[in-house]
Amino acid sequence: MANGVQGVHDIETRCFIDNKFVEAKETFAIHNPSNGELTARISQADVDLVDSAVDAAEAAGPAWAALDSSTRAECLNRLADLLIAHTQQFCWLEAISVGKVVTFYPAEIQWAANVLRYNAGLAREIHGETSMATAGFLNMTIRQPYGACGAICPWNGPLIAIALKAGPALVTGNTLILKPSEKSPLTALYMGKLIIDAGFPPGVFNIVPGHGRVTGAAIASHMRIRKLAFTGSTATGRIVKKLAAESNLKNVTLELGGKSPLIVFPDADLEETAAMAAFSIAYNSGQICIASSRVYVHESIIDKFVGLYVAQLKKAMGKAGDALNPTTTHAPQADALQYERIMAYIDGANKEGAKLVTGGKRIGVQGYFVEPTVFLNPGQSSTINREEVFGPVASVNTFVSEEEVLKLANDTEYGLYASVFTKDLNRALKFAKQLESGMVGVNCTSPTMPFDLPFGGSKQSGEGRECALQALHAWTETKTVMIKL
Ligand code: TXE
Repeated sequence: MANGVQGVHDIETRCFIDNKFVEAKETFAIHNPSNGELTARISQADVDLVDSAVDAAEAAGPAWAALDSSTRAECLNRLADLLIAHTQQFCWLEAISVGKVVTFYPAEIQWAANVLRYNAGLAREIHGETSMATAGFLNMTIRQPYGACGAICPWNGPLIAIALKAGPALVTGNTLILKPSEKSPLTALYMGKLIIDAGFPPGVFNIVPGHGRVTGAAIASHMRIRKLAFTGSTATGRIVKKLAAESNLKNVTLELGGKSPLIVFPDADLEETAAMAAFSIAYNSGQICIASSRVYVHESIIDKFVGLYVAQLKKAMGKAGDALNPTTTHAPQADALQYERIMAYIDGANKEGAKLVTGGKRIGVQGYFVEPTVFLNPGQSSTINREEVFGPVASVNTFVSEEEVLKLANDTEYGLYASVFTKDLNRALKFAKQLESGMVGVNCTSPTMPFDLPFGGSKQSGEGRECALQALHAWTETKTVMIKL
């Protein structure tokens, strides 16, 4: 088997607390999704280990928060450099745990490093406001860190998710207890060594692997964690928010799932639109919350568009194979559970009578590979048009009028990302304004996302925003100070 990474075979399986690696009592298994073989057994942090991490984070908090923010930024910048320097190691670890293909993953590592550096650059922007409106007073607000915070991460972009949370959390002076997904703990744990090398003091950045119902629940319900950032499914987001509310009412930000509409008008450049729409659902084998999984096409161009879209989708996914093989472009789904979930959705759509245009089957007998799959006009109320599949599966639907498609696009409980393709500026702006979504792409679609502007969803796709200044605000509390003159 060809191996696209060189000379790295270092797996860390222990929790990382107070800059030390610690064994847990229990372990859990992860498997290589390219072939189903056991990859490693990983420590599962229980309530006691999460408590130790909180103790360490609390102890480290005051000194970390008292540093000049540029000193905290230097740690983030050094960590970014170390991520890049260990690219080969990260590629290998992500390939054997969650099936990230080695040819593409360096771009995500670069992305994660950029997010850390961007947040380091915001170190001097942690500002409050002043007011002279009250006679005899000078009043002000200051933005202060929460203290020991929690972060619960997903597996589909493991290092990006960590950077999006750790960057703003740490530069603003918080300390962190971060849980990677049980599907993708290897890169987070390997980062432990780099956290030490980057100069983070003990206790500032702790990593506790484990399943959600054990480790995640211990974080979400912890009485001394005051803020929690979560990325994952809407169903789990609801549980996490409930645990937070029922414990100490900690502040929660949620980045949840999506069922993103992409609208194509006849005046769009159809070839370019089909390529972008296909790449959006092909990227990471459809395992991305902002994937354009519901495509709406004007009836006058439907046949032409479907032909272009299917061809582009097959091209974008390319060759299925071992994620370590440098010629592989089509990644396996992350694990058996995700694979089975996707196949159940395909099965359900077939049973509901949706017209299958292409795909629908497993590829090969080893590993968890799903053919790029397209359904045509399954019906607005069909499950495939309403629920997040998280695989290379899209529906293409026809529409006649602007009013109709706006209604169809907004007819969902999700609201993460929406796209409209048209050359008509008025129509583009009208849709940008009226689409019920945290992010709207005009003549572009996901994975396009500028991290210097807010990222997040409306409706049941989330609460709060990541990226940009809004992330600094999300990771700090406002205090109002009144000064009598
Ligand atoms: O998600 P979960 P899973 C969606 C996507 C996917 C589905 C299931 O549709 O098919 O979710 O994936 C932790 N208390 N997204 O099972 O359960 C868990 O350990 C505290 C969208 O991976 O939401 C992991 O760290 N934590 C998404 C994290 O929550 C708990 C990215 C996400 O897991 C917990 C991933 C609990 N009771 C999946 N239960 C996106 N928005 O990008 C689980 N967790």
